[in-house]
Amino acid sequence: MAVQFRPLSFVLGAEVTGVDIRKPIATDVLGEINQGFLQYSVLLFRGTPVTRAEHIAFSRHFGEVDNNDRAQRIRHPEYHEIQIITSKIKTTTDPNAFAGQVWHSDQSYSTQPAKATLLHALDVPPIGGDTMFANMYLAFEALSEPMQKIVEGLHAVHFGGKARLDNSTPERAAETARQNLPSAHPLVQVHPETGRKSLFIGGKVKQIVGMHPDESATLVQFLCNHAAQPRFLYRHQWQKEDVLLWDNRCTNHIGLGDYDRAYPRNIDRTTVKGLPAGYAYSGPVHYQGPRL
Ligand SMILES: O=C(O)CCC(=O)C(=O)O
Repeated sequence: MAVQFRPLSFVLGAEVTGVDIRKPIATDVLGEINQGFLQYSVLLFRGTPVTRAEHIAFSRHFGEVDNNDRAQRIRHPEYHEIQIITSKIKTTTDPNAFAGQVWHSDQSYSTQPAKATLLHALDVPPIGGDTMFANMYLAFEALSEPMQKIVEGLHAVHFGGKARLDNSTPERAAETARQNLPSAHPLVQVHPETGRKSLFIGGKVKQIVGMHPDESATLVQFLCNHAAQPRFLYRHQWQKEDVLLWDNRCTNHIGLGDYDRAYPRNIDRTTVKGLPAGYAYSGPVHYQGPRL
């Protein structure tokens, strides 16, 4: 049976049928999946109960899989390539309750932002806990030409990597923060495979290199609001055993915490490494808030 793609929304995402990702995949079939990945940016393999080993093996088709050495607190004890996304440790009064609840592209705060992310839903609440995606190509293309010219010349500073910080003592906190400087990236990225331009902005961007704090804040807020308009979005309503693959190089996503904590939400994640990019930012820092 040939691989087929059924679009999930007008702007982003497709459900893939005609392939069993738990089994070895022929090169031509992989080529078709990759074409779909580049075209739709988010691919859904509905109701696919992959084992952790199969999840990791499928992820490897897209590149080198991160073993989470720098996020040891949230990796699976046996399968180091798996990050555990769980509702278990969170309560609604925990300030981290809704971690992931900010528009972002994975590992944008590093100098090797992720290429792709693959989530496998083990337990999902009956209502809520969706994940939303934004098409950042369209977000860039919808800007006026003068605004495109302005943002093309700018670099944004991304703060984050909370899972990498060890806050066990004030000394460790200072040391790991020093080792995990924010990273700066061009606000406009050229996708290495499609050649299309996209906006690289999100809730982890707190300042624009070289701008005054008020200039930065106004521009960042405008761009974040712009990119989160419904016309650029797909909202994924999870079903148990869904496997979702997305391209971080041209999308943003946000996990929604709007579900009853009486129900577990457990999702396994793998992250495919991207190309080295940007630089560790050691210039003046205006942002003093928490790392997200
Ligand atoms: O839990 C979710 O829906 C999204 C998770 C997320 O933001 C991430 O893995 O980067």
